[in-house]
Parts: sequence; structure tokens; C-alpha cells
Amino acid sequence: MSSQLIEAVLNSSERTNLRQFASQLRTSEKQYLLRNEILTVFNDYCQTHDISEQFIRQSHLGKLVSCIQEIIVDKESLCLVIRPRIAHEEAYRLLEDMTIVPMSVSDLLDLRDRLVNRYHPNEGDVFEIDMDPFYDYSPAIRDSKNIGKGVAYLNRYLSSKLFQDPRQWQEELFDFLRLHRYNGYQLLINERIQTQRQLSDRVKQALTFVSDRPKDEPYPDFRFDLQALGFEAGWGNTADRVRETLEMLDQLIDSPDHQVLEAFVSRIPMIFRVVLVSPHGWFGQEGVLGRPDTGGQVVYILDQVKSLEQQLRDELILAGLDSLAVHPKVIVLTRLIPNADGTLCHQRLEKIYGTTDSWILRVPFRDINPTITENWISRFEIWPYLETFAIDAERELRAEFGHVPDLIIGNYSDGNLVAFLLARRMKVTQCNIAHALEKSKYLFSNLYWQDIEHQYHFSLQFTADLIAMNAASFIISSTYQEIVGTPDSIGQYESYKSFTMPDLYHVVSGIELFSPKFNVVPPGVNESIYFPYYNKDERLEGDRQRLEELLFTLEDPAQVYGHLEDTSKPPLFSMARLDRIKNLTGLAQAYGQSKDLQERCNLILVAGKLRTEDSTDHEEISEIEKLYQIIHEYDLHGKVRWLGVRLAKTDSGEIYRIIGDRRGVFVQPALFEAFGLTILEAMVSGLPTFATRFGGPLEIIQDKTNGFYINPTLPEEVAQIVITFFDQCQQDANYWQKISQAAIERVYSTYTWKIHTTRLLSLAKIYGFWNYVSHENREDMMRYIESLFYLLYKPRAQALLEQHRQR
Ligand code: UDP
Ligand code: LCN
Repeated sequence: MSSQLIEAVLNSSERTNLRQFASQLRTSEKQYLLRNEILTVFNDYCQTHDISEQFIRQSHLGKLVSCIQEIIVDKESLCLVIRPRIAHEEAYRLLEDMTIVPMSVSDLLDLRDRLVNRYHPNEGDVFEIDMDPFYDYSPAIRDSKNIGKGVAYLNRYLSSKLFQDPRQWQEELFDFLRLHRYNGYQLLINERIQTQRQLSDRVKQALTFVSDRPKDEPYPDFRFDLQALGFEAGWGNTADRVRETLEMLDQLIDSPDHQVLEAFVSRIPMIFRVVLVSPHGWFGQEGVLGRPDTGGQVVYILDQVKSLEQQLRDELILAGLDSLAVHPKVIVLTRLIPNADGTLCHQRLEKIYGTTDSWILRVPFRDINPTITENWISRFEIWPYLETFAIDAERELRAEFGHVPDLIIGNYSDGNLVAFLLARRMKVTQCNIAHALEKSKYLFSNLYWQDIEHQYHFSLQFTADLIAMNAASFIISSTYQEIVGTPDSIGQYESYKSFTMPDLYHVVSGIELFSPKFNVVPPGVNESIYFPYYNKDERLEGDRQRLEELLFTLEDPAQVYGHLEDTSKPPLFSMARLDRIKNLTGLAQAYGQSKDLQERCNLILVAGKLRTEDSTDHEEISEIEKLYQIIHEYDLHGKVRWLGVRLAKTDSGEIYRIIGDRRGVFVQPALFEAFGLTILEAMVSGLPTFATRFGGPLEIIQDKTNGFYINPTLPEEVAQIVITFFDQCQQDANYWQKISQAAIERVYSTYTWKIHTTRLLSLAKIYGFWNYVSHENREDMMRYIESLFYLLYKPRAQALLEQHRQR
């Protein structure tokens, strides 16, 4: 507890140090100090008072300062926001006489409002959003280390509760098994089994029956015998597989155990039709990546679909259902863009390559103002169209599937909101994938929301996030820190725990971080496109030559800016959308400022477009201008190539490998990166990778073992880290290879789509199962969430729609 730490400071000689530090803070120009600034003031304080390093590290005060996230200087007192450990926040007011008073969340939010002159107590309180009471009924994880392992926890907790009453448990299990159908065809058990007692007897009879048969006898050969006993298809594809599944059931009836339960539920054929919702951006298979709003999410979903369909098919085969013409179908639901700019985004249906029955289904936004709705719409402006999109999409999904789907997965804030609306209407399990929560990307995006609302509309986005993340049956995150951050920095979901939207609402509890709904399931890379540079047999010589020319020598002002004087230098490569947060301009700046770095390598960027007049995205336009300005300011001519091209996936794979052939490196300089698929791609290709320490890369890379961390806000340090690497390569001929090989191994061991989809499906089944058997009553929460949607979100969305109508 931080109160104990504060007490320890106050009751010791360090009290004087705290007093001095506090007065230094009061005289600092800033009223609102964040972590880095607090540490800087503290270091200054220590220096001016000749205080040793050891004190900074070992004193109570040093420890206290290291966990202060925020200090607000409020007249004579200081408000300290302390994060003593992951996912815990406490606030205290330190008065001038050195007394310390705890602050409630509401007090803290009021103070923050006051700081930005948005506190009007005479006009009454602001609306408070509090999700906490709705999580009372559900179990909460106790140890923050277990956050993100929700399903294991849920299983253990709920099973132990359920198994206490064997009779009730057997009834629940029996009812659950009777539920399953495919296109009206009964699966698992039929009406010949009428009670749970009968089920228990018949399982034993069926077990004797299948155990006597050859292990690999196909299910269709004994299907009718099992049917006579009351068992339909779905138990297995061979006599042995049926025996295994029935044995699990037998054990669950007589002596249940949570591990057997998890294995058993994962085998139940209950998912055949899946919808992945991803409305914004350009969702297509060609010519879309690198456009505004169109990056990793598209790559993630397309790879996920292929793997998901395969996994569903494998599971249905193992369940013995393929002989009954049961097959999986996956639909990616996105928006149809009539003016598709040479892409297929105007096509209603598009088959997904490499799949049997997976499709992109595009549903148009209703035509409000054709100059807007017929074109690409920025993800920040998309909010007014989503409710009607969900209504229209429901009709189309029902038609395509001939049924309701079994699982709806939302992607990003807009897709998650649509997933919520669809899941609510169709009573289906809802899974959320955030990809990136905008709130933590833009500093103070909530506190100053009103100033940037015209551009970003965060009041809609953050409300949509709160709605969807609370409504979801379960949430998948790519990293642990996406949920609750690191000891030093708060997580993306954690930033929704409490915050103020001055004049609009206060969130006193926006999400339960200890809820078992959170599960870390990282993505993978497409291993047939991205593989190590040394796998020469899998590479095409023609592609290599064409792309080498594009990267290093081609002179075509439509595609490339800049030429290289010395192509023998290793390339420092980066590829990203030209979004401000991606900070490619920051990388160019770091390169521009360092002559030493320029001596050692060339800079090659694959990024968006070359001309501002080709873009309608305000961030892209300003980044293009900035990049030209940096190249001119530092006179980088002859050292930099900027490719404004849209690469086919296979080409981007080969490009990483060409960089590898030349012992180059990959740098990812984002100011914040939620996960970072380019990092996986570069690493699996064998590129030593230098990636931002802000966000997911911190979890992907292990510093100096299989890559390097950089702090993109310190350009000189970034340059120095890369220079040191190249120098080390000079001294040790194997160094490049060592890091390269470790990077490849890191990806193969931890980030594969097979691991991802096996886990995803198992989660979907288990959450579906628990929602059914625990009769968990979430209706109170869902009603509250609906009121946020109708009373808060919808009027604001309509106001934005009116603005669009006028444009
Ligand atoms: N990408 C691309 N061309 C570009 C920029 C990006 O093909 O000009 C691809 C890149 O290979 C990666 C994805 O887009 O697969 C970007 O994903 P990441 O997670 O790194 O970032 P995001 O764009 O989603 O923020
Ligand atoms: C969005 C992002 O910003 C990236 O960090 C992720 O890698 C991508 O989505 C895929 O989840």
C-alpha cells in the first residue's frame, strides 16, 4: 500500500527531503506533471541537494517517487497519483503542513477538471459512469500476475462451485448437451435420452460398445448403433475418438474435474459460423495496406480467418461431422466503399484466398451525403453510421449463413461496437479485439477532448469502447501489457478504469481489470510469406531482382523519392503507414541528426504516398510535408530512399529478406505501438530489429537478446543504439547473425497462428458454456450499457451525422 510508504517517509528523516522536493515541485512551471517529468524534477532535486544515487534507489522516498504516475500542483497542496503496483491506483493530497489525505476517485476527477477550467460545482455534478456494481456477481482474479489468464481461472472457480452440488451439475450438463444442432440437425444426444440419469447409464453402454470396436473404425460405420443408444454425431470420427470423448463425459458425471471439463468442452462442436467485424479503412486482399487506417488489423484478420477456418474444419473432422456435410463458414463483415480507388472495396462479396468458404462481406453505409458515404471515411468520423450498418448487416449475415452466427468477433473500437449491437440482437457470444485503444496513443486525449473533438471525436470513440469492452463475453489481447501495462506504465485497458471527459462524464470505474473475461492470445505471422532470408529455395529470383531494383536503384518519381550514392552500405529499413504516432519522421530526424549513423547505413522507408495532393487524411498530409522538410534540412540526398508504394504481401516479405541479405536492420520508431506486426515480420525474416519501448514491442522483444528497445523520444539515443550495433558487428563477425537467429526463433516459438486459433476457439466454447450453465445474469449490466448507448452515444453520433449532412 502506498499509504504505508508515505507514512514511512513522513515518520523518518526523509520527511525533510519530501518537504524540499514538494517545494521544488510547487515552484516548477508546470501544474500537471507526468512520470518522466516527475523523475526529472526529482533527479534535479537530488543533484542540487547533493543527494546520492544510493538514496535515490534505496530510500522510501525514492521508492515512492518511482511509483508516482502523476502530480497535480493545486495551490499549496500537491495531489499525488500513485500506482504502487500493476492495476492499482491511489490518490493522495499532500498538504503544506505535510499531512496527507486520501482522495476518492471522484475528488481526483473533479481536480483534473478544475485544472482545465471545466469544473462547475454550482451547476451540479457531472454524470458518473460506474461499472463496478455489475461485476459484483462474477469472480475476480486476485493476483495481478494472473490477469489475462481468465479462462483457466473461470474454469477452476466455477467448476468448484458447480461440482459442489452433483445433482444440479449433472442436470446442467445434460441440458447443455441437448442444445446442439446444425441446420436443424440434432447433434450429440437425441430424444432417446430423456434424463440425466439415463444419460449416465447410456454413456457406460456406449463406452462398452465402442471399446469393443477397432480403434480406427470410421464413425459412419457404427453411426446407427450409437443413434439407437441415444447418441448423435459429434462425439468423434473414429471408434477411439468417440471412446475418448465419452470417457471424459463419464468422468465429468461421476467425478468432475476442471481440466477434464476444459478438454471436454473444447471438443464439443458448437461453432460453425463465425463473423469478424472490421468496418473502417480499406478492407481488401490487394492494394490496400499502407493506406490511412489500413494496416495490421487487415493483415491480422485475413491471416486469422485462414487459420480459423482450418482449425474449425480440423475440429469438425475430428468430431465426425464432415461426413454429414457440416462445414465451417467465416465472414469478415466490413463496409462497402462505392468509390473504391482501384481496390475491390466496392464489391459486395469477395472470397478469401486460400479458404474454402470464407468471405469478405461488404455492406454499404446508408447514403446520407454521397460525397462522404461513397468514399473512404476516416476511422475518427465513422461513428454515426454504425447502428444502421449493424441493422443492415444483420439481415445480410442471416441471408449468407442461412442462420445466426455462433460467434461474433469485433475488431477495433468501431467493430467492437457493431459486434455488441449484433450480438445483442442475435443473442450470440461476443468477443472483443482492441488492436489499439486510441486513448493511450494520444496524450491527454480525454482531458482535452473538447479541443480536439472536431478532428478526432474521441467522445464517441471512448464511449463506444466502454460499451463494447463491458458487454463482451470475453476479450482477447495481444499482450499482457495491453490490459494492465508494466510496473512503470499503465495498460491500454487500464486507462479506461477511471478518467474524466470534462463536461461530459466522469468514469469512476470503467472496466474490471481483474475480470476473467481477459485473455492474452497473441497473433502470429503468415509463415508462407514471411520467412528467414536464408531460405533461398523458397524465394523467387525474379521477385528478388525486381524488388532490389525498386529498393536501391529504380528512378521513378511516381514511386520513389531519393537516390543512394553508396548502395553497398547496409540498409536501415522501416515500413509503416504515415500516421503521426508511427513516427517515421522521428526516425528520419534521428538519422538526419547523426552523421555517424549516416556513415554506417542508408535509410530506406516504405511509407504511404509521396504527394500531399494524393491524400485526404490530415495526419498523412502533415507527415509527408515533415518528411520532405527533414530530408532537405539535414541534406540527406544520396542517403535516403522513400518508397511511396503499395506492396503486394509477397513483395513485402521479399523486401525484408533482401534487407537481410545485405545485413541490414529494421527500426520501428512509433511513439506508441499497441502490438506491431511489422516487428514480427522483420524478426522472422531474420532482421535485427530495433523497436519502440512504448507498447507491445516491449513484450515481443527481449532487449539485446533477440532485438533492441529504443526510446523514440530521444533521437540521439536511438542513433547511438543503432551505431553501437553496427560497430559491434564490425568487431564480431557473428554478431549480426546471432541476433538475427535469436529473432527468428523468438517468433517461431511464441507467435504462430495455429497457437492463436486453437486458443481462440477453445475460449469461445468455454465462455459459451459458462454463460449457459452458470445462468450468469448479466442483464442488469447489459441494460445499463444500452442506456449508455442510447442516451450518450447515439445523440452525439446523430449530431455528427448532421455535420456530415451539411458538408
Ligand atoms: N504494411 C504494408 N505496407 C505499408 C505499411 C504497412 O504492407 O506501406 C503492412 C505491414 O507489413 C504489416 C501491417 O501493414 O503487416 C502493419 O501492421 P502493424 O501491426 O505493424 O501496424 P498498424 O498499421 O496496424 O498500426
Ligand atoms: C493495430 C495496431 O496499431 C498494431 O499495433 C497491431 O499490431 C495491429 O493493429 C494488429 O493487431
